[in-house]
Amino acid sequence: MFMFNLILFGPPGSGKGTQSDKLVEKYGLIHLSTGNLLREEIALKTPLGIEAKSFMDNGQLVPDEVVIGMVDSYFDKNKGAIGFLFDGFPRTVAQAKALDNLLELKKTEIAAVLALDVSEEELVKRLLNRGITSGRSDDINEEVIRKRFAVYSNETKPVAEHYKKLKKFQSIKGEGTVHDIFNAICGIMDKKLK
Ligand code: B4P
Repeated sequence: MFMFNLILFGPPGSGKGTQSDKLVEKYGLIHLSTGNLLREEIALKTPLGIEAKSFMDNGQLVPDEVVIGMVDSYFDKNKGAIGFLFDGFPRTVAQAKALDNLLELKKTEIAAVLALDVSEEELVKRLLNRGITSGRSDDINEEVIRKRFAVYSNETKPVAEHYKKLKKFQSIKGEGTVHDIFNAICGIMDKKLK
């Protein structure tokens, strides 16, 4: 069966979650947000959630084996999917390689990686703002937010290189209205789906 798999890439607060909700509604892809899955585990106080919380509250990444195991079981729960939208995953090269292997087993691959480009000052503003409205514990403290950017530079940016080598990587402007950014993403998606 033909599947279309998209990775939405970008630093914390770049709008991955915001755009994913709209893309999933329009294209019928299955939304796989590792951040959301981890927050569900935390809310349910599962052993995985309790372990993940300490990393997330410190602005660190949750260990690869925990995240990869979680993605693997999410795949199993969504066997008939026409495609996945990966939001916030992969965040390390090890996760990217694990994802490539999982998709190969399903006889499919990543169609495109779209990266949202946003300046650091705008990101800090958005995240502190979200901290006020959502109470998310990793968005309240500016020090934790800056730490997440450092982790992004060191551990997540190399994922971009991985997909650049495979000629699947494309950047788009992530500043402007949610609507305009969504239209820009849809323009690229529609070309790829033709
Ligand atoms: P995530 O849940 O993935 O969240 P995020 O990177 O902080 O935010 P996102 O980019 O989705 O921003 P959003 O659209 O919400 O990660 C949280 C933590 O989980 C990580 O730090 C890590 O510890 C852990 N984790 C998750 N996945 C992992 C993995 N694979 N491996 C290891 N650890 C993992 O937008 C942010 C704000 O901006 C919102 O308030 C939104 O309303 C606003 N906004 C969006 N678009 C806007 C626009 N165009 N203009 C103005 N504001 C906008």
